[in-house]
Amino acid sequence: STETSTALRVPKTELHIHIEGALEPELTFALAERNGITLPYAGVEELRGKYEFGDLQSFLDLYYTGMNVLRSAADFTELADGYLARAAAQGVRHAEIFFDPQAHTTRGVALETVLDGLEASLSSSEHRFGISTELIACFLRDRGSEEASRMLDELLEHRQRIIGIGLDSAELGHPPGDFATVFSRARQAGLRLVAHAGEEGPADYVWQALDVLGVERVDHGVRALDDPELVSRLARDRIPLTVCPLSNVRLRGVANLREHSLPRLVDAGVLATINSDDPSYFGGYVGDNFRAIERELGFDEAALREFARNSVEASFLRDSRREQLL
Ligand code: ES4
Ligand code: ZN
Repeated sequence: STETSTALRVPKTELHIHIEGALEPELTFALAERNGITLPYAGVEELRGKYEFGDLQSFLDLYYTGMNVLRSAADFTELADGYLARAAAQGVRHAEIFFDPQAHTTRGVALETVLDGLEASLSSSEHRFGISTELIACFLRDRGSEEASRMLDELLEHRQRIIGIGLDSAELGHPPGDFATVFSRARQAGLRLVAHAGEEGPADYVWQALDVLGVERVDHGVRALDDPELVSRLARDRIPLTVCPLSNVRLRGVANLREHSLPRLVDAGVLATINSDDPSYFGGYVGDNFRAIERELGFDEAALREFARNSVEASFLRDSRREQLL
């Protein structure tokens, strides 16, 4: 239908995509074969059949297991190339891409291997796919602040290869405030700051992300709706939320898309952006998320274009490229 093509055609900027979450089952099997790894699934369809989640942790278990097939720089290059091809087909023009360095270094894959592999793809993304890209390194909050601090030391040896840092993985019991020192050091190094908060965790974690860490964007942030004062703060200071509608449904943050808080956030004047999170696991890329909110929440073409414009505003783009996308 024409509705479908609008959602896919609108030029988009994506600000919340974990590259390891773009690992499609076909590539998982190809890389397992190449690397001599035996998977506990008969095939692609059986693996895809496991993509049924009760909460964030049940997803993370599969996510961290899946990425075990990523070993060489070439594996990371193929992963990123696959993402770029699918994103380009859905109208993406700029992407600020998360990766989880500790999820690789802790299983013996060097940070340099990860960065070399991703960069071999992303350094020519604009030329090959029309998508400008940046990398954001996320700390795994459930591994604690000391390990994060050591990871930051290592990342700072590659300071010029990333634009910023984030905070992800299991949220409950791991408040942003625990990472105050790490984020302060990153800020002093000129890195941009974002953090997942208010995905499963409470509105208080969003306050901590803002007031203790000083983040410039909040990833997810949907639980902010529980706290009217927080919603006012987000709206007043135009602090962007990177909302991931299909992710929230798949991880049971909300019963179905029709109950998603996105319309209430928009009505309250919050700068909301639409993103895919882990597109291979959650039923689609960013265009599929646009299409889903169009169909289920009734956002029209003008509203979809406004979400896309919000993402350009919320991005860390240099002004020359920003103007091209507005
Ligand atoms: C994630 Cl959906 C989500 N939440 C928190 N951490 C993550 N890492 C990858 N996907
Ligand atoms: Zn995420």
